Amino acid sequence: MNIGITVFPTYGGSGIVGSELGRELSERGHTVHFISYALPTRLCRLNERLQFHQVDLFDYPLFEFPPYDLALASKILEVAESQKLDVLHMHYAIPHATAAFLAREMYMPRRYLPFVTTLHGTDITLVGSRKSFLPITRFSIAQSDAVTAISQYLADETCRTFGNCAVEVIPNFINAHDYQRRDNATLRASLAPDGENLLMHVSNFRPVKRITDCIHALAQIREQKPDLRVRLVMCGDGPEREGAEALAQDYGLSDDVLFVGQVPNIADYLSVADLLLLLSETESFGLAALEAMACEVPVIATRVGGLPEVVREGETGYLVNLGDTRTVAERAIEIISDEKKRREMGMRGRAWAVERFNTERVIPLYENLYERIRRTEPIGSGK
Ligand code: GMT
Repeated sequence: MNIGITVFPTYGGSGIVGSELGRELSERGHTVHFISYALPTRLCRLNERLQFHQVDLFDYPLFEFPPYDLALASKILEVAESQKLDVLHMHYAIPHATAAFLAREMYMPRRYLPFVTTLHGTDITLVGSRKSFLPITRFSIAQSDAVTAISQYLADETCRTFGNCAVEVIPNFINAHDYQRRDNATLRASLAPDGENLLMHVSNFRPVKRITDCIHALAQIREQKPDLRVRLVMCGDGPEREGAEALAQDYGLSDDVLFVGQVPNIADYLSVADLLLLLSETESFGLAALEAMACEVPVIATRVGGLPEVVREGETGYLVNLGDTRTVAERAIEIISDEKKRREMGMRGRAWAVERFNTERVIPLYENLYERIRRTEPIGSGK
């Protein structure tokens, strides 16, 4: 099939999922065309079956806000015609699903171009439900030929907020080969030179991630168990970094909280971690938790959103109440002080990640969906 995919290229998990999906589809013989304003960060290598089409943004003085959605719709139409796209897959409802709807309408007299919208989280919970976006989000979802959500939680939220209950759940996925624990003594020694235990956090450091709770948790560990040698590695970057650095300094923990920035291969870092902390305010899935489990890292996460669908309480990690950093510290001490327990939780996490969220299982769900909505007959054929 010829598949067009649009993602936000530079920021966030929806772009990662859309890009990895495109790569997996191309390896299965499909031709995938990414249409966006920049090359998605995870797509370093393009080839004949993995192509990129850049949206031209015209910055005319009259436009205080250049209308990206319209330029995107025009580009989608151009690519659809030139590359004979069979189906479009839009990640994040707005403005992507809206642009796909416009492109489909413009193409309609000649061909019907169906589109799938995958909902990722804040496109429903924070952005899409705001008064200024709610009507257009509801409309764009309703116009989609198929709608998927990355967790049951998000499907339920979509039904509750938009009254649209025909949403299929197709979860986030991992490539079990790319995400597996690989020993890396050099990296481990650079992060934990004195054999410290390593807690890790991975995100884009937006307010919703509550990254300062990771620092509070480390401070509580220090208070509860002063002899335990432990460091916190913060992978990623974003608006909350400065505040988190200041908090670490206030606690006198600057030497033991390492901000390593955006690292190219997150599996390398996860492979040397003893525990992942994901203490978000809301999280419709929590891709970082899945990637950690695939690398045999137990996870402590907040009991919010779709995280309970990903982290199995007491088996692959623990779920805690939002903001309860004291319990995070207790659970972290319990896991890292007991090597056998930590290893067993890690192994169970890997087994669960592979059994439930493996690309071999999830990618065919998307392929079947495309097959279901694609139209092989020309318009007017009566089919
Ligand atoms: O909804 C968002 O905040 C955007 C999105 C992103 O681009 O970071 O994040 C969501 O999508 C990820 C991939 O499907 C999920 O794993 C994240 O849980 C989800 N983030 C939130 O719900 C906060």
